[in-house]
Amino acid sequence: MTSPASAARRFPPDFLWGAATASYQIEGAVAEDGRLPSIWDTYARTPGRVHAGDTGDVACDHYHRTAEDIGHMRALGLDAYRFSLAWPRIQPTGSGPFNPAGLAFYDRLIDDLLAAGIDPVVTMYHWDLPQALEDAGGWPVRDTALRFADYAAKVVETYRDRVRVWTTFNEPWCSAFLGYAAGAHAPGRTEPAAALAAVHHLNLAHGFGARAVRETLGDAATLSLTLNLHVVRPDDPTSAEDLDAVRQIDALANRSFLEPVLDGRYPEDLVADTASVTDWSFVRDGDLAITHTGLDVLGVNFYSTQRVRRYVPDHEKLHADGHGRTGHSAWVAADAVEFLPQPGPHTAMGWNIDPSGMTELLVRLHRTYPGLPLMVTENGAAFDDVVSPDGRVHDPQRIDYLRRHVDAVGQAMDAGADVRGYFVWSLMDNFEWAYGFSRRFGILRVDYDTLERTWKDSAYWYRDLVATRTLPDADWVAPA
Ligand code: IFM
Repeated sequence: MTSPASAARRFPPDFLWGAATASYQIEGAVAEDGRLPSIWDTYARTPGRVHAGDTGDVACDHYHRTAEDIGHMRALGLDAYRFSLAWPRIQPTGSGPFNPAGLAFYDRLIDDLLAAGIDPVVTMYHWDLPQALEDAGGWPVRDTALRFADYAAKVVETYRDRVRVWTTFNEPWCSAFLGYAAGAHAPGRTEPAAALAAVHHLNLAHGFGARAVRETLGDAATLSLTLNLHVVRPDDPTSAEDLDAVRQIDALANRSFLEPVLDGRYPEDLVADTASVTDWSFVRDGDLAITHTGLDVLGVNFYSTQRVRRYVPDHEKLHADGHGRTGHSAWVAADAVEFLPQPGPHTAMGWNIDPSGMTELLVRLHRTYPGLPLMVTENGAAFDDVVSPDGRVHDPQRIDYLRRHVDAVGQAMDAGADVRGYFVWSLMDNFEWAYGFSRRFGILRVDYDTLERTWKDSAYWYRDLVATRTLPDADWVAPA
């Protein structure tokens, strides 16, 4: 599969090229050196929750293979590595004492990255809430945000001298809606009102984390938050009803996180749309001054686009046109929106491939928030990789996906968006949440029997991109 992309697109010399991972997805060692269970340990151990009963117990064994993995990053020529800190490793019960061994693991990782000339881009929270905090109510409970404040203060203080880019949260939408409304992620609850309370407490916790960064590091830090913003299109662009469905999802999935942080408010239409579910009384006086942190850079994770229409509860009609409501609708607290199947091509996740959505999103953010620097903190694709008889993984589909999306980033920059970097998801195959190990996003293949890492062709391609700061030609071929 090939497609046109701008010839010889060059990126600025200071554009940051990196790769991303997350703690529970790669580390393993879940019971070592004082770490206690997170909600994902519990969820993965619950029969039927994760594909094939997979867990992160071993994952990529990164905990024991950091030197090898940093060696790969160095050989790739990465400028930066985006990873997350495991809260249950650093503060096993989410409150009370910190775990010196957990802190020391990231201490060494950061030192070793710096020694390799790789900038550590730290995410404080990528979904692995200490189980003890979920037992006390989880993100729907205000106290979890207060506990996060203590944890954030500790990690910023500990790594303040070596970490420049601090990201508070990765994709809080997933934590709130997949975790507490759809039940498709840990902790697996299906309580729409709790999901909306979680939205606010995640935003509040972001505010506390941002304070820790600002109070400790002032302007020396780059404060960030990573969102998986949805590019939602109307089924019928001429239909007022479908356009209103887009507005509704935009409020729920995008503006519910952007506006408290960048504008100091919740969207009025969001509050109105969800009035039958909650009165938002969990938002207390003064909270929005805490969430309203501004950002030095907004992290953007982009994979695909979505298409919606106003839900018509006419079962015969739905049957006739083959458009059932999808699993997505489970997280829509305000109902009456139908997610439609997207035309292909699709990745192995079933997600459509539509790089124009990347450009559209970055340009929209630039227009809504002029002057806000952006960073693509995740982009990549899962495909059913095969090890060829030559021992290599030839993954032209992934290369094509990456090439078209990197070009789409360039197009957004042409249109004025201030994009500062791009991180491929992921450095290596890893635990893909409810899909377990069945979906491979890495540019390095991980053999889950031997834990051996092998460069896919896409890794060589990415190395060439990083080395030249120039998008390789469409006819690029992997070295023999
Ligand atoms: O694997 C995830 C990651 O943890 C968060 N963003 C999306 C990726 C692919 O699903």
